[in-house]
Amino acid sequence: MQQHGSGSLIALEKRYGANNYKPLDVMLSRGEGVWVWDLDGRRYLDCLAAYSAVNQGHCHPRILAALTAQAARLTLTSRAFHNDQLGLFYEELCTLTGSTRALPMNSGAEAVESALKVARKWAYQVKGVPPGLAEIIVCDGNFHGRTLSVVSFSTDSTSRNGFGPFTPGFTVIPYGDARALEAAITPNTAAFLVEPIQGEAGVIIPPDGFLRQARALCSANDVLLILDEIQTGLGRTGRLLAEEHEGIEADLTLIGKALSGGFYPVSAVLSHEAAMGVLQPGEHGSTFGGNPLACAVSRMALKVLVEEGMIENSAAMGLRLRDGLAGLGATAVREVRGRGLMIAIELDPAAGGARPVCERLRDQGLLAKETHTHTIRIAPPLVIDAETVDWAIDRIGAVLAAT
Ligand code: IF1
Repeated sequence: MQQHGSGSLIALEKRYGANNYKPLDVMLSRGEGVWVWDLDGRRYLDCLAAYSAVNQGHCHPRILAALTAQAARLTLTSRAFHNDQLGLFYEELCTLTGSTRALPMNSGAEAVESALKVARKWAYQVKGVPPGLAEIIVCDGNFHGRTLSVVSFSTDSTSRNGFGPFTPGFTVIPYGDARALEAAITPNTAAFLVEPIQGEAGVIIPPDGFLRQARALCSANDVLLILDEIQTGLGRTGRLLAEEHEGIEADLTLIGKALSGGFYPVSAVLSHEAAMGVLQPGEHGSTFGGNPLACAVSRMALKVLVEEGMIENSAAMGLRLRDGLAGLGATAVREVRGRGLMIAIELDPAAGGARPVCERLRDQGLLAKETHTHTIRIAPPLVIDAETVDWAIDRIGAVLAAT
């Protein structure tokens, strides 16, 4: 068999792959905890954590053991039959998150689609919205995935342009604006879909009280509050769910990414009886949703997240990292913001953009990803320790000082 170096592997990607990504020039081949290694054996601190899918750290040994044990026993049955992992997965997930009913899917976008379907059905069956008129309110700058209906209400032209005709029934309001939400609600409004912190938009934290106001407005107007916690959930912001920062509960909560610790695509819609109760047999489903391998992996991913103190560690290390970055006093930095280990460094536009900074960080052994032109996202696995946080601050400081 031919041995490939990173150059020839990149050439294969370029030759045979769809050209829908522009990755940083690094070829990873191994991961463990917060670290990843390239083909030449160089080590990097992973400050992206696969967009928060590997919150538990790369190749977590207990999740790996659960995966291999289950893979050797039973992987997929379809939902035409029961499997002996699904009930336990439901129970553990609902108990942990304080939910009544869960709907398992695969990708994050599928969880979003599923929630939108549930919300529309609820609007017609329970709220009494006239057929075909259900409206869903979303926010400017949203990112909820790549399917047609989801990009139908994207406000990012790159995600949306060229993919029409679009799914109707969505209204866009400014993010973090409770008055705009109030004004946008009509008798036909089924739901308000929102990220507790906007990820793709650049780790945008809404004004204090916005989620509480949104919760109150939704309750007062018989509107379902759908929180997309696919990125913010499962410890990323220092709490199990970001909604806890404002002491609220959504009607539908979407989780994905770290639900499997990065081993396998697993997502879910969490809800209560009134909303989830509208789905009847045959009305929604998926070949892989709720399969025994996914359930076994996900059960262990949730178990290690809680048992190994990753959520508390995210809060403590997030504070340390944010304080350390802010304390650098780098002139290139306009703002450091975040919650838990979901952090953004906003560069001064004069600094020449985030991409070249990410390339220099890579050369210093730290992998991070720009989002938009001037924002660097720092979101390592939640298992990072204080020593490694301090090392990262030092490396980032060195790069920013030279920017
Ligand atoms: C890509 C960003 C992260 C998400 C929220 C749903 C989904 C996502 C809040 C869909 C997915 C991803 C997908 C990834 C880039 C990425 C991302 F930069 F776009 F914003 F994480 F920060 N809701 N986010 O963040 O989940 O269907 O992908 O499983 O390359 O598109 P999915």
